[in-house]
Amino acid sequence: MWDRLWIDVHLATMDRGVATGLASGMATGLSPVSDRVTDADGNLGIVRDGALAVRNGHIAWVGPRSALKAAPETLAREVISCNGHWMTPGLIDPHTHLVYAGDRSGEFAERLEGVSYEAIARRGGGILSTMRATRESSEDELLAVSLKRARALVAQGVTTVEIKSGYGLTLRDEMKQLRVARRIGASLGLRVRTSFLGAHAVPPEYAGRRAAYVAHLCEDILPAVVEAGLADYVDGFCEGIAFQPEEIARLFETAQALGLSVRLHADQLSDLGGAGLAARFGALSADHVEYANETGISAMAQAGTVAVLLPGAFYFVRETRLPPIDAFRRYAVPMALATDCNPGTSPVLSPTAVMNMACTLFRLTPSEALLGHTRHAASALGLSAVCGALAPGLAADMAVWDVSAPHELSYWIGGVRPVGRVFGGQPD
Ligand code: DI6
Ligand code: FE
Repeated sequence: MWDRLWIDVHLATMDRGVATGLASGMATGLSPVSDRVTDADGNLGIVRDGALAVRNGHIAWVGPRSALKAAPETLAREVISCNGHWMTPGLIDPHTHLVYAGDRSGEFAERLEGVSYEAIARRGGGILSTMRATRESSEDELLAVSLKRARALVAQGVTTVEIKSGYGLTLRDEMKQLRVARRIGASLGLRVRTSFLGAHAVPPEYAGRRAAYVAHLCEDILPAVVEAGLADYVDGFCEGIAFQPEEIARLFETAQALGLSVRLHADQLSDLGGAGLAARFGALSADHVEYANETGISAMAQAGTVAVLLPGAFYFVRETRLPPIDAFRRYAVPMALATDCNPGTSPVLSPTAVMNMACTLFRLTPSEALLGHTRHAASALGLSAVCGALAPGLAADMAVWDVSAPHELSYWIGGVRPVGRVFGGQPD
């Protein structure tokens, strides 16, 4: 007997194995081919007039309703009609900086008058401005303001989110940020994974002493963060205004020695070989990657590193260099999408707006965009065996949408909210 059974629903499973009936009742995991094939509607694993059953928080059965072995009410304790709507996996936002205090809208006005993001950063604004406000806030104050942003994502169908530190830049404040991120997951029906991003900027107390700060990160802060169980990954900002490849390499060697996977803000504003550096360390993802070169993309394909595209930041800083989408397709590098929610370059809390920008600005297809905020986003977090598709054995995280077809989710410029959201088999 299943716990719940959803019917009268069209399914965008993100797994062709389900659509072709290869995997309906058994926990077979995801069909391998669609991980490497970057698009084609076939990759959405569409099942019209489908059914999906849940037991103990996981998907127990998924497939055409006609394949059910008996009447729905005899198969499950609760049967839910979706009135002919569409069901996708819960959306996944694999790259956010949503725990922070303060406000940077003033910088927005300045940049509209021609002051560059880099110039603001070099004069001590930007990240360091948010750092000062975050250091001054208590943990509870930081939780209160950050919960509002997390709730906005939940209201738009997000069931898994990655949250970074990087606005504390001291042991005390980096751990404060990461504890707040963990508390968000405990407070909301939301899977939270955390990234330590101490290598976001050199704090003022280490001005002119970058090597000492990198040593402090590697010898003091990161070990303490790991000891406290507060980080799932280590991230870094590899950029001219941030950290050099060799500094990131030292941090990543430390991360791997401490047993953590790595991810990287790579080649966002210039080509520092960040994509290749990420691949060299077997990073789960290389993020931004507007300036990634072909050597780095080839290395990403070999290493299984996912490209996380952040069109919100591209749009908001008015970047002109498009990420090399055709190269990612050619090398079959999975492309994930994320809001990159942060106060400086991407004040975005709408995954569907990001999907529209990915299509409109980067020319992704609507199918690639939906895969980008579901299956490939799960891959970018190393969670392909946990979530990101509607397949037996995966977490029962779903969103139900009153749309004509999945591509409508990328059509609207944000504002599309699900008519239903399920986390761990439990409807909101
Ligand atoms: N790249 C970005 O776009 C953000 N961080 C990063 O490494 C910017 C964060 C901020 O400006 O507050
Ligand atoms: Fe970011």
